[in-house]
Amino acid sequence: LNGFAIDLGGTKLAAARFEANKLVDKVQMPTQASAPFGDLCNGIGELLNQLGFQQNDRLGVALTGRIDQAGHWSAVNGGTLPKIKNIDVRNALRVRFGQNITIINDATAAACGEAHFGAGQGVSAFGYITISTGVGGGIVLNGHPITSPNGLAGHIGFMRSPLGNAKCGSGRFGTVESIAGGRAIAQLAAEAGHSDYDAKQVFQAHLEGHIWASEIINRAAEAIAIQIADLTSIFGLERVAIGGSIGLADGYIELIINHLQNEPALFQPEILPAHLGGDSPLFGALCA
Ligand code: ADP
Ligand code: BMX
Repeated sequence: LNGFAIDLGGTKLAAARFEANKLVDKVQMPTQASAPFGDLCNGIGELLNQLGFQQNDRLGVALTGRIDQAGHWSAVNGGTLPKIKNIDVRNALRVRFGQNITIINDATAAACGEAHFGAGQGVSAFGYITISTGVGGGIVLNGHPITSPNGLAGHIGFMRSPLGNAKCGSGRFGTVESIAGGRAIAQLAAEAGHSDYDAKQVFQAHLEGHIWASEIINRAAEAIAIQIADLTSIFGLERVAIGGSIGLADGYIELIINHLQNEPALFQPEILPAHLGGDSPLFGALCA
């Protein structure tokens, strides 16, 4: 890997510079989630400037949301990025930053990054799940991520869970994202009488032993465990890596593993934390 990478999530925007497969510099800022595309683009430009990016340098861009074959970008969960609908992102970024650009979904990127440089090395049926602002994923079979012309492939946050009882911003009812995503966790906390808690604060309350918070976090981890077993039945996954700031928070993976014990052994892949931590999407942005 050589060049520059962007990871635009629902909460944070990160940029990195790579030299000889190593991340040598990284900067980040909060995502202006409700801002129009132009503002997001300015944020990307600002971070790239800080890293010394020059027009036409190699740039890999990982974005939350769906990027279709034509290079158009749309949020699937419209609540996360309300202004991002059918944006001609490939052209816009090429005009601004040069022709040497590739664009990929953030979770697909992270799955590729982990498959080639992290927790997915050595297996041929690998899954990655990010539990972050939303719930995203990537399935990598024999080194190749599953993709589709409409860019929706791998959007596992929009699978329906037996534990689901609410709609998420995709319009779909009972999605895993409506139970386990960071925005959903904040919403569930508000419904439990704790408004103004973000997912990080709910998680902290859970670690401090507050039962209302532990109920939310535990149900989320159970939904992820059931989802992992479902995905394993389709793709024969040998190993699943967990990423995202919630996924990597203290004890969360252990909760998933405990719930997964309720499934037959055949549906229990090995569960590991993302080896690249929060940097998996940055690595993967340059793999594409
Ligand atoms: P993004 O979605 O932009 O890729 P993250 O992976 O950081 O970003 O996920 C953001 C979500 O994770 C937010 O909902 C935030 O509240 C939550 N979060 C951030 N830090 C922590 C933490 N230490 N423990 C639990 N949740 C966290
Ligand atoms: C959502 C969806 C996915 C994304 C995943 C994780 C949107 C805006 N995003 O399921 O494309 O991969 O979240 O993204 O519809 P993050 O923002 O939590 O990092």
